[in-house]
Order: sequence, then C-alpha cells, then structure tokens
Amino acid sequence: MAFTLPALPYAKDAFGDLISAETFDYHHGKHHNAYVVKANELVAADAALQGKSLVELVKTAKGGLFNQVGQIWNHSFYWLCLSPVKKEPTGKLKDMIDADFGSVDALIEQLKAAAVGHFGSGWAALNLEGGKLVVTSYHDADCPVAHGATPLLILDVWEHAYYIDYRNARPNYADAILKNAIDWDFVAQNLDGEGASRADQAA
Ligand code: MN3
Repeated sequence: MAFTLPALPYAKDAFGDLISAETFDYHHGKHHNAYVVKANELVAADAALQGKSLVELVKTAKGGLFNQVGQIWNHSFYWLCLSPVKKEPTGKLKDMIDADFGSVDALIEQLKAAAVGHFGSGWAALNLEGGKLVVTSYHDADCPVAHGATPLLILDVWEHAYYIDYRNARPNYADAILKNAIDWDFVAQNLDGEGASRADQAA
C-alpha cells in the first residue's frame, strides 16, 4: 500500500509568526509531500519492497530510498512535536528533565546548541536511551528509529524549515520554536513509545 502524506494536526495558520502558513504550504505541502511521492515511486518499482511498513523500510533501506522514507518518518514525527499553544513539561517528563539536565531551560539550551551547531541539513533530537534523556543530532535524512533509539522530540534544522520565516537565522528559529511551540505532552507520551507509533502509522 502506498504511503500517504499525513494531514497536519493543526491549522497551518495556527502558529502566527512562529511558523507561517506559507512555511507549512512549502514544508508540508511541497517538501514532505515530495518525499512521499518519491518513496512510493521507488517502492512501486521493486516488488521486494512492497508491503513493508514505513519503519521496516527506515530500518533496512539504503541510499535514495532511505533518504525518502527517513524524511517521511522525520517529518510525520516533527509535526506531532509542535503545538500552536505554548506548553510546559510536567509530571514524570519534568522530573526526568530536572534529573538529567538540571532544568527545562538547560535542556532547551542543549537542544538549541545541537540545532545551531549541527553543520548542514539535519535534525536536532531528544532521545530516551537506557532510561536517560539524551540530546543528539542527525544528518540529512538520518532518523532516530534507524538507530533503535526511542525518539522523544525532533527539530528540523534543514533550511527549508526556517528560511521563509527566519531567513538564514537558524538560532532564532530554534530559540523561538523550542521555547514556544513544542508539544511537551506529545514528548511525554513518547517515553513509552506511544507517540512514536503514532508517527509510524501516520504515513
Ligand atoms: Mn523538513
């Protein structure tokens, strides 16, 4: 069965100046959609690939197909990580952040440093590894599920994620999104893998 572009879980104008409707038109409607279209073309051309789930392909594909399916998964997950309503980490997630980073502000600074310090296109990420929260980053289409990590949060740092609203200023984009537009309830759901499976099924 062909992969499909998941609908955004909010209106594309819901974020005001933080993320414009024009950015969603291009980022979701053009870039994410192109990954879906190209992945379906590659799968349609190879009978051995047909019937495999998105995650199966992310874990096994190489080269061009990996780039497409990795980006489908990353974007489906990224949309779910965003909230047009400002939220704060609470409960178990807040306790884990305080234990592993000292404070939510300190975690946000580490995520921002990962986003800003990442050379070229890719993703800043927060994973759960061995019961601890870990900040990392991935190049290009690389994807936490390809490494067996439990992903909690990813932030797109490809230029197409911020160039319309923030031009070349990746630090301003990372700062604004991490401080104002993260769905920390979704991040908390991912501690037991629930949110990740929602992204897996979205496409
Ligand atoms: Mn992107």
